[in-house]
Amino acid sequence: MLKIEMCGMCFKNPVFLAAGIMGETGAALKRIAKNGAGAVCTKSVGLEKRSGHRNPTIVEVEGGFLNAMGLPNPGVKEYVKELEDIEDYLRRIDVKLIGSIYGKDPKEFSQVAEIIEPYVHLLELNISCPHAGGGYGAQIGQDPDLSYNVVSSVKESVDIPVMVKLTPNVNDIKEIAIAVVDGGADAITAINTLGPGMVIDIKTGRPILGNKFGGMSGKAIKPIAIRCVYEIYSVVDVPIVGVGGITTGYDVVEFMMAGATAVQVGTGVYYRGYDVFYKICRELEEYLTKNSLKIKDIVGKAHEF
Ligand code: RRO
Repeated sequence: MLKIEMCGMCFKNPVFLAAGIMGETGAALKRIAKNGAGAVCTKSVGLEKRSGHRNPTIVEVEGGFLNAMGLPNPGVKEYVKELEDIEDYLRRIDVKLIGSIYGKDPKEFSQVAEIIEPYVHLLELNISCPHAGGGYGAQIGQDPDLSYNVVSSVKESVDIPVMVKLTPNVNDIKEIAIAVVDGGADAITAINTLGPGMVIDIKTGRPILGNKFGGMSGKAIKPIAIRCVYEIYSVVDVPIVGVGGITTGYDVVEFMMAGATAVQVGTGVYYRGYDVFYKICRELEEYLTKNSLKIKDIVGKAHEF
């Protein structure tokens, strides 16, 4: 009942693990796969090793979290060793693997894409980290021409489907969505974190995050993510993977009504545990059964009004 088709592939359910959550190691990805996710997404990896921003890198705030991890990763050549070990297991339990990658320009994105391609089913281009700096992340995703160039370069370099993760921190997300689809994107993930934001310790006056500024995730950003998915759906004809503050199957229904074909979960893992994927799938199935609906009946439903 929850099976979906996307980018020419069949997924056993539409509830995926979001990038940056439990994606540091193969063992962590395996654990999420075991807990019912339809697909798992790696932490964003780049060409060179990065140690990330100074601690603390995450702080809980009202309605969610601020993070400034700073793209910590061992570099793609080292990271793929983690994926070699889990390939067989994921195939046996029918869980797809999404490789999240970043770079500073089209060439670097393509180099990383070529190295990780043999180990993953789909790529997710991270052009949207709000606090990466140094020409990475949202500096690309806020510019339609740069976004187009990155996507078209990666599409020329690999054969697997390419998803592109967008930032909500733009005047017009529709413009960026159109640019990445023109560049050849097979799907769009929306959204990366909002902001950046800042928290200050009033006892000392000191900014709490080591990087001072960090991207906002969690329940508070869900309405913004829903609006972004809704707007993207209205202008492009590729599948959309909704992400932002999802904890229940009812959140998934809302994302689907806005136009999402699938979703990614991060927040829900924090509030409901690793088996949140099973729980969300059960709630989604319950909603569909109770209302005699199929997934295809609810995708884009809100656009009828
Ligand atoms: O690593 C991070 O700090 C990070 C990334 Br790559 C991203 O895409 N979004 C985010 O909120 N944090």
